Amino acid sequence: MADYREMWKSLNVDLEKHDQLCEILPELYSATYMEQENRPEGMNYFNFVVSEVHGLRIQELEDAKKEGKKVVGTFCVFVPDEIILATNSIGVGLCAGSQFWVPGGEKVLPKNLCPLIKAFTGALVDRTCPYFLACDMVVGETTCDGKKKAWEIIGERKPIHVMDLPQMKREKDFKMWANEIKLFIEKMEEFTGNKVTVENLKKSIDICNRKRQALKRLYDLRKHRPAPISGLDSLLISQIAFYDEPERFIAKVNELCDELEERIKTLKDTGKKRILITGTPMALPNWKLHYIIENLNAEVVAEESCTGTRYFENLVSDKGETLDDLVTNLANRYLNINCACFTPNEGRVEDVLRYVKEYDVDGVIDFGLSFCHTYSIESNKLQEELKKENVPVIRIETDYGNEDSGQIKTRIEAFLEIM
Ligand code: BJ8
Repeated sequence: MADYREMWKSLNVDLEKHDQLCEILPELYSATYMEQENRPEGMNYFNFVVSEVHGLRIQELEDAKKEGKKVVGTFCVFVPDEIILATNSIGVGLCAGSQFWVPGGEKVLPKNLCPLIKAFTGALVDRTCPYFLACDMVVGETTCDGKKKAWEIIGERKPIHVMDLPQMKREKDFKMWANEIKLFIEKMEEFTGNKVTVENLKKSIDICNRKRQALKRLYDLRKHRPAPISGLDSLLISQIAFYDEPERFIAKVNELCDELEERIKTLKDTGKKRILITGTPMALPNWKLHYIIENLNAEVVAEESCTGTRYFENLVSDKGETLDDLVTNLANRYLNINCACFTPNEGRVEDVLRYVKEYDVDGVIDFGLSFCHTYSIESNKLQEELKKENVPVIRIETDYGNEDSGQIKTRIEAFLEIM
């Protein structure tokens, strides 16, 4: 990686702490990713992206800011990227997936809180994430209680706009969400000085839809037995989707899919068990569960999560001649995401049962980050429904530490044996 210290310094990064992170990440990446056998050539681009994760992409963001663009950080797949793009701004996902950031978060948050929230807060408090520091504004949302209250702490350090997400899916909630999207448009217009028009919104809907289609194409290829790409590699692509330049990302995912289509023609079944993971998101660089599973006789073939199908399922319709029409289309697509923050949330169980069939799954792992109450409460119902259909299922609740890795491995080994 080139020398980016001057850039990090200008962003007010704590260079000493950040150096520690720069030592951990390459080691972790090489141990997790580079030892996989027979990876597709197309993964070279994504290796490069990771090697430059705090370098080149940050440089691109800084260059764009010099040209007058704004950088906007988000934490949830309910925040419509289309609006950010339509105001000539750049969106970056800020969810954080490493234990490295957790102690920083615990300086201002209780210990018994979801590690994802502690990690993204810690990344800002300790000034070790150049993405967070490069953002001109961040957008929070009223999903779980932990995030809702964390915005108050984040807001002391960064300009923030919070979107009020309904927690039910009645007709009035769709209207409310459309209204909330309009408020977000107003906020972005005021912040950037750029108007959202039917024309630029249709363009950004098109970009986001093509990104969704590229990811869907990748996931469809994983339906093949055996999958032509590891779950680890697919997860990495889903994670990179949150911050890479969209057009380049779409092109690279499609190139990779061309290669995978060829690969499928010669692949022979190796007898590996096919696992669907459902649950809370796995933010970069949280590769723990996939790594454990894929070092056993199993492959992860899909993730029903926000770093998976919830990110790309369903397109936004571009039909309509007015902004109101397009906002309604956005509200309809986004409010149909099935997050456990909603009550009831039957759609998620339906999705999981459908994916079990579509991806030819042998067993489901219900993954929950520690202290995530909404997903944890939903687990019993989900497991019951899967058992009714004779689908083996196991619940794994964990955080970003490695202390329980051995125990998780033993449980998954036993789980694979009963399939
Ligand atoms: S749409 S899953 S990205 S809210 S894991 S912080 S819910 S305590 S990340 Fe999420 Fe949006 Fe839902 Fe997806 Fe809270 Fe649970 Fe932590 Fe979570």
